[in-house]
Parts: sequence; structure tokens; C-alpha cells
Amino acid sequence: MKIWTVLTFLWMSLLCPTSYAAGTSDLGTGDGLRGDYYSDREFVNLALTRIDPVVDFNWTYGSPDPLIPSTFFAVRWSGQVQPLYSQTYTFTTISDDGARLWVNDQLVIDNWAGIGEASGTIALVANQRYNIKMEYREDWGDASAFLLWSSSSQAREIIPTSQLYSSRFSRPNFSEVKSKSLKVHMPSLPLGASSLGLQRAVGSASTPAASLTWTTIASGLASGAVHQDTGLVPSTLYWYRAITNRVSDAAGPAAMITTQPPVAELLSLSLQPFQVGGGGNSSGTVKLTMAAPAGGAVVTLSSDNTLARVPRSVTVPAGKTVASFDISTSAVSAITQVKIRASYEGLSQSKTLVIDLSCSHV
Ligand SMILES: [Ca+2]
Repeated sequence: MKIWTVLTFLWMSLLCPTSYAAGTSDLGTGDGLRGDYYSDREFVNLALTRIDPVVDFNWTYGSPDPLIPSTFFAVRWSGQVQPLYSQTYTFTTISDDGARLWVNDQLVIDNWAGIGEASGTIALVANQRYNIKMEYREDWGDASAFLLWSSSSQAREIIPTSQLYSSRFSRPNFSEVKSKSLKVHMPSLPLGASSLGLQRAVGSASTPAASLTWTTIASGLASGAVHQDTGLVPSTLYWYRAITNRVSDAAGPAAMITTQPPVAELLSLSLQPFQVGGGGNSSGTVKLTMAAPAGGAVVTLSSDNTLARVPRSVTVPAGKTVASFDISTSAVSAITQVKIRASYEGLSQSKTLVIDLSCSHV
């Protein structure tokens, strides 16, 4: 037992030097990766969560933390990685015992049953942030975990803190996308942050996020909140991204969405005449901002007093902008004001009809 332990130690010492060249890339603003430490190898009993600036650990026979046993534990590091070059990257894990790695949600390294060094490649675009997740398990004896990268321009190194982000934002999602409004579904709150903000920018689909002019349109949002954004321009491409209340957090990845084409809206309602003797008739006219769509625009009508009666609706024919309807009234014993209302696609207009004493009484 003792000899085997010594042999294992010697063998692993050859396989796993205890330190690697520190990262020299420093263009990013990262803070490291989120580390979830489990007191088992099956990721069941979460014992500790912290932000690790780099994955560069040699615990030898020890433990990552007093909360973690020195044998049979596991760690999941997650967050985002930001490459400096648009190249094929080689990711390398060196671990005792097993490790596996996902980059951009693709399994790049599967050395779960193994030990030591393993590599995998994936093509990345400079400055984009990609989801990254490394899982590591320790059985017994020596324990170590290292995460490195390299490319044709990137020297092999421990992935530096500046290019790792613990705030694993998802992109915002969208629903109820209309011509002037939409709903933004916020991502989950990153570790250590207490609220989210939402930023918006206008740009083409090919504009890099860093080149956009971002405006903060909401703050103090909860994890997973839904934000209704209004006052948008139809047929326009918008970018959205989440931020946190922590200054140190980089903004999350951006998502784009194009608003619907402009649609006809109710521009006005007019009454002619707007004053009528009781028992007489008036005429109402609804006007749209643009031609009614195929099938016509059905404008809902109402009156707040049965002394003036309107049809339930009037249809503006397809391609037209105007339609008229009749208003009939009853005789009144006193001058009466009746509110006539027209509604279309959530917009309403109203006008007051004055019912005078009928001419026959004069
Ligand atoms: Ca071990």
C-alpha cells in the first residue's frame, strides 16, 4: 500500500508538474469561473460555491477546502471563456483523477474515466464569449486539476483570469414580438449579483456587440424577470443584453430581434355632425394610419348611453384607410352628452356626441 502510494506519487509528479506558465493574455475583463464543489463524485451534495480566478490546482493529498473531503469529491467549474484570436483552439485538462470539458456547449474533452492530460479542439471567434464547463472528480491519493489553452497564435498557458467569466449569463429571450413592443425574458442571476439590468442597442446583424452603442433601459430586475419594452420602431433590428448590479461583471452575451413590420393603427374618430337633435342621425368616421390589411380592419364601436346607438363594429376595407358608420339617437328631455368609442388593435379613440332637444320641440 505504502509503496504503491509512493509509486503513484512519483508517476503523477512526472505527469503533472505542479505549476504552469501564468497567463499573459490580459485583454478581457474576466473574473474567473464559478466553482461548485461537491462532497461526492456524483455532483449530488453541493458543499461550497466560490469564484476561482483560474483552474490551476495541485491539492496533492489535501482538500480544496475544509468543507470538502480529501477523497471522493468533485468540482464543476462553469462560466464563459473569451478567446483572443479567431482560430482553432486546443483545450487541455490535466487532472488527477478524471475530467471532462464542454466549450460552447459541446463536449470537447472526455477523460472522465482516465487520469492525466487530455486535449480537444474547437474553432472560436475572437472576443466572443462561449459557455465553458469543466467537471473534475477525485478518487483518492493525489488530487490536481489544470485547464489550459493554446492556438497557432496563443501560447499554451493556464487560461488566464481576464478571459474567464464566472457570470454565466444566458442571452435574453423574446416573446410577443410586435411592431412597436416586445417582451424580454431575462437570464438567471449570476453568483454574487443581486439584481439585473437590461441594455438595448440598434445595429445590423453583423455589428459586433462591442461596437454597438448600448443604453440601459431597465434596472433592478429579478432573476428570470420579463420586461415589456415599448416605443420601438417597426421593422427594426434591436440588440439586447443583460448586465448585473456589480460593476465588475461584464455584460452578458447579446441577442438580436427584429420588430414586426408597421401595422395599421386607429388614427382618429370624427362625428359629423357632433351635435344632433334627439331622434336624429349622425355619422361617425374612423381613420387608420395606413391601409387596412387583407380581410379589412374591424374597428369595435361602443356608446356609453343607449340614447345614442352605434353598430358593434365597422370594417375598414382592405387597402382603404377610412370607414363610416351611422349613429341613431332617441328624443331627450335634457341636452345629453354621449361618449362614442372606437377601438382597434389595442388603441382607442373617443368623441362626444351632443344630443340636443329635438327640432320638433322648438
Ligand atoms: Ca487521485
